[in-house]
Amino acid sequence: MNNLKIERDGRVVTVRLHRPHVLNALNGELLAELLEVLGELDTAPEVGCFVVTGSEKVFAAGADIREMAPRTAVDMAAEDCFAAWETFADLRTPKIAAVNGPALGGGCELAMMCDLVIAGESAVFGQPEIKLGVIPGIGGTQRLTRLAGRAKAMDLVLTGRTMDAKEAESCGLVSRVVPDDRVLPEALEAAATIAAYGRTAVRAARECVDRALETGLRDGIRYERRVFHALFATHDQKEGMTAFLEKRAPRFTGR
Ligand code: CO8
Repeated sequence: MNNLKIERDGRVVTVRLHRPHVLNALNGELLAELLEVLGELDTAPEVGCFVVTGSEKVFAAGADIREMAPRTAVDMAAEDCFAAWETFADLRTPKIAAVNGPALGGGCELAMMCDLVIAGESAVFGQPEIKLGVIPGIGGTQRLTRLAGRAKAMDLVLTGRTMDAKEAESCGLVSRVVPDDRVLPEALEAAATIAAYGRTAVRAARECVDRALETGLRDGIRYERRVFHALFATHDQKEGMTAFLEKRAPRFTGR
């Protein structure tokens, strides 16, 4: 891996973006590596959560401008540039973004593709692509609007201004703000908690929450109920409820 550092601790896999000379700018090779590693781990029953992080100074300063700059519209369309990021978003294993410093452009979009975002007090979020003569291209206009609302999305996307962690938390982009040195420990703790639950239920929960952004209320509630019913076919449902009644800790197997 040229652009990532991967660590595994129990059921949690941490992916560290590692292109320090360009503030972790996201290039094609990094994306290919990310999909290669996480695509395989996504189906491994012994893995329960991913943590995606950068360095203590920067999460990611966006898509790699040097790589993009010379491209033509035909190049971009021919390779459907950035479409593969949706494969990352669609991984079924929960993903936690642990963000210190700037998460700009593609970096902000990457954080928004994750299921939880844990940010340090110094984290900065924004979609500054307008300053480069383009617009967000990895889901920014869509996810930011759904998460933070139209008013905030228009403000960030049209002015290119950034927002701090507190503002990002108050508008729904960030799950938790913690002191900078607590970002990774807190993300790992949350990841270990999630990874210890029944894998089938965790994946179902994640899918149902995301469904709320894609469908109307009636359909979403019916979808949730059907998924809830289906979970009664799992060993983990029997185990979880029996353990509660027997006043002991459950032993989930993911089955
Ligand atoms: N790409 C490539 N290189 C970068 C990037 C980037 N996104 N960001 C920083 N770098 C490089 C710099 O060029 C510099 O390199 P060098 O040392 O060789 O000059 C090095 O990283 C350090 O950067 P700075 O000197 O600028 O560091 P500062 O601490 O002064 O500033 C900032 C930090 C504020 C983060 C600043 O680097 C910055 O503004 N970066 C660009 C942020 C940005 O505009 N991001 C959006 C990129 S576009 C995008 O993400 C989505 C495009 C969607 C296209 C859709 C197509 C389908």
